[in-house]
Amino acid sequence: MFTAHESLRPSYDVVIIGAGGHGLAAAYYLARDHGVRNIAVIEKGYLGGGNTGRNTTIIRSNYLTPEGVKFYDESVRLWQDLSEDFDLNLFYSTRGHFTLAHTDAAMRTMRWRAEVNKHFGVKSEAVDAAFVKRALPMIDMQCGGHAPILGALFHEPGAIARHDAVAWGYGRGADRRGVEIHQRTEVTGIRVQSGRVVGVDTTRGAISTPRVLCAVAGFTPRVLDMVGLHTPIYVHPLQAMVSEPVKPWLDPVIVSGSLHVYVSQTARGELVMGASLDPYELHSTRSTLDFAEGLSAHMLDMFPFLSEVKVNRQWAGLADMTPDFAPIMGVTPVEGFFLDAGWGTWGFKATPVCGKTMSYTVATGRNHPLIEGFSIDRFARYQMTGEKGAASVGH
Ligand code: PYC
Repeated sequence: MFTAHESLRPSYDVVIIGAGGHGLAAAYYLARDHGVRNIAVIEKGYLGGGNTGRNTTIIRSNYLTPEGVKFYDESVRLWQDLSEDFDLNLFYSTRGHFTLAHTDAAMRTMRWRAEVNKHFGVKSEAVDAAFVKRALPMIDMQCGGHAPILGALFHEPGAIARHDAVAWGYGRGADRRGVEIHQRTEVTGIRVQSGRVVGVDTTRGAISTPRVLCAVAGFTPRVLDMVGLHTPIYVHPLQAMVSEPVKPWLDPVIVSGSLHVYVSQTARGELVMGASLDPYELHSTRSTLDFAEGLSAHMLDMFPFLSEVKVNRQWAGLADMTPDFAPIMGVTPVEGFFLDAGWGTWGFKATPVCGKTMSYTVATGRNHPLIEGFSIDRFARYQMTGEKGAASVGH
């Protein structure tokens, strides 16, 4: 699907660090919409091998803050045309999305989210327990007696997609427009002179460039050290697992904040499941039995009839968390150095809108209006974009 380039050129107009969905999407839109084609995407591992291939593929825009709702709503719009844009089936599948509420406090947050969503034209509704039971007759409404379901936030546009195809689609589209993708190439340093980026050192040679976009998820603090920038990002592993294929029985995406479970069923019949962040900072993608046991127990609280279903695979990604659970995007104090980071547990669904907004920001040198609430200087101004209440993942 991609051209293999034997060597790096001595210079590029833009260097993008990270060939995950975000980096490739930025390259794709820079080439397609802004006419910038002399771009190298540098990837230490392989294309889509980081969080793009390690998530649970949930797409939604039912956020809590106005900044978040508008941003993810644009992403959902872009998602819907991507298969056609790429001429590649991403298996984008609109399923509806339930965030279950098991307490009065959770119900209040669901109502709050529903009102913010509706204000911005996003289809979300706070629904009662009877609605949940009608839509999901197979669920144990008492959840094994631990956490009775009081209601939910129902978000009709909630969807899933095939995650690695997203990286392939953006990668192939960028490649066809002249972007060079260099896998197995590690960035070892970023050269800055008089406060502006002038080049990048890699394991395959040095490159000069006036613009660098960092889109490396859990590796962000390491890359930021190279330019002397510091953010409040801290990294936790986020694990997930997938079952053997079973007969289709689950259409919507289900999230339970109290039981720390989210689950959907793929077109192949597998149940894709996740739970909380690992409760410690760690830079590792190992899987643990503790996680698989805890998640299975909570899955069985909701769906006891799954007790004989086998787990096929388990994996982990690296979640770069911020104090307010909103990303850090845009220009930085280092001229020519742009950041797409702090995605925590929701980077996949943002892939298209990140590509759109970061390509604009890199091309113009100005933050795209949709990312103004996510700028790096908000921490110094104590102006958080508090998004924790929209998390599907326990923290
Ligand atoms: O934000 O929808 C979400 C999500 C699900 C799993 C991880 N994040």
